[in-house]
Amino acid sequence: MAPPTLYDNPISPPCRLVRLVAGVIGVDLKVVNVKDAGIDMKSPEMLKKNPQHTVPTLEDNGLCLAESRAISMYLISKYAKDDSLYPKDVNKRVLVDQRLFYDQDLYNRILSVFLPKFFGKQTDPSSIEKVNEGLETLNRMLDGKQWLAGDNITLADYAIANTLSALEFAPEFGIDPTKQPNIKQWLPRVESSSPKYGESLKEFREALKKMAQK
Ligand SMILES: N[C@@H](CCC(=O)N[C@@H](CS)C(=O)NCC(=O)O)C(=O)O
Repeated sequence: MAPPTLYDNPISPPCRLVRLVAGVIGVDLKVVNVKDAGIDMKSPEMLKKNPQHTVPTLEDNGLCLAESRAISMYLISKYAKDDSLYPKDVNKRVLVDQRLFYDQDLYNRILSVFLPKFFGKQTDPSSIEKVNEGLETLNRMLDGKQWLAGDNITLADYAIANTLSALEFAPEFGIDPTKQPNIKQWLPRVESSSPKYGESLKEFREALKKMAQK
């Protein structure tokens, strides 16, 4: 069977989540590099696959999917050897879902900090405050816990750790998640959970460097 195709950009945090999850569960992807999603994903052919014109977009046997978290849920549900990253048990799964919805909110807050600079605009100080508030919330979620949802690492941990890496787009704002004690202990736990995490972080940082040199 042909491997799933991922329309991808190396610098995109949502794309990185999908590549990371695929790596952790051992799924090979055919990666198609999309240079400028804002242009290349708007062709009639690509809009049919994904009306949102975003990367990541996954195509697997005629099924086309957008949204990094939904794609990750799909890959795990369909291809992982067990359901530990995204449990089948509804009472366990809903805890992962809850964190993933939170993750989307946190990512959007981080986006409001670093996106303006790509358009030569100023970041509103209130956006920085909102990220810091979000990190305090994340710290509370981790109170007395090793992992964000349940007793083992799940998609929620990978998604939120990946989201935090987006802060590396804008180090000048000094937002440091590890100032929060629970996050400081949890982040290295996620990073050391799989060699794939370190590889994916290295790839992201290399892509960031390349972008800065342009
Ligand atoms: N919530 C989406 C966000 C995807 C997203 O915004 N991707 C950006 C690149 S990081 C993109 O494709 N932008 C192009 C566009 O919106 O036209 C996800 O998690 O997949």
